[in-house]
Amino acid sequence: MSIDILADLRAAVLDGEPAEVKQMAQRALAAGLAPLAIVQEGLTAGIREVGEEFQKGKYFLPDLVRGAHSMEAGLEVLEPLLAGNGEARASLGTVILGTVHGDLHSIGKNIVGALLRASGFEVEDLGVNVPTQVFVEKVRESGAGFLGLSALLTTTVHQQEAVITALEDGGLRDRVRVLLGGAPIDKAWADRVGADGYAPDAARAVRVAKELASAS
Ligand code: B1M
Repeated sequence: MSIDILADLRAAVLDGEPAEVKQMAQRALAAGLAPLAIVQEGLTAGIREVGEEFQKGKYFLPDLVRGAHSMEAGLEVLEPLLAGNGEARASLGTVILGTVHGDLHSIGKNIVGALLRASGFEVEDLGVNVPTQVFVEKVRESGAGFLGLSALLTTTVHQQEAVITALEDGGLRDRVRVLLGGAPIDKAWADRVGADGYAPDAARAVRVAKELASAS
């Protein structure tokens, strides 16, 4: 039964039906599924299928946009529930988060931000298409301990390296732990450009950020 709901949810994202996705996300919750599982196995799996259809040339840009709107409709229901039980606890530190310059993909970054918040970090989300200098200035003025850079395009991943270089040039590199993520990158890339951490998904982003927090 719950497997059927997730399959229906994936299909509704694939079909680009926001209202249906919202309804199914609510149904999945009512059936007792965990919000993160619904995000990962329902919404995320669905939007990845949209990406595959786009890559095959079977879907076009409007289909990509409809898929994204459907995913966002589901996240409207689920994201507040990722925040856990709201118990007061000490902050693990502040994460400045953003998608790099030239890149408009926000969904994965937003999930990472929501899970970091839920896990005790304060998150300052600068949004998408963030110029390198804005990241640098934010690090300079905020005193935040972490900087998270998301990039979804092979044409924008080099902006992650540009931010790290700009931090070095500004004498700020030692002030922050830099965490990288995004579908086109891997740990080898993060190591090569001198990041402190890499995570392939939101749950692991939290794990890596916590490890970096306890090591500092
Ligand atoms: Co775009 N897009 N897109 N797109 N899009 C991809 C990325 C693509 C792979 C699709 C494809 O061809 N299969 C392809 C890139 C190819 C490449 O670079 N080689 C692509 C393209 C080509 C484009 C355009 C160029 C299309 C065009 O205009 N012709 C254009 C570029 C616009 C721009 O950015 N300048 C474009 C536009 C768009 C939309 C705006 C329509 C929309 C985004 C809407 C939005 O975000 N608000 C969109 C979408 C939806 C996608 C796909 C289908 C889905 C992305 C997504 O949300 N995934 C995507 C295909 C795909 O990813 N398979 C695709 C779900 C999300 C939960 O996963 O973002 O990977 P993800 O995030 C994960 C992890 O990566 C990780 O954790 C997240 C949660 O688990 N993670 C981090 C992410 N950031 C992290 C940061 C961290 C740690 C972990 O620490 C800081």
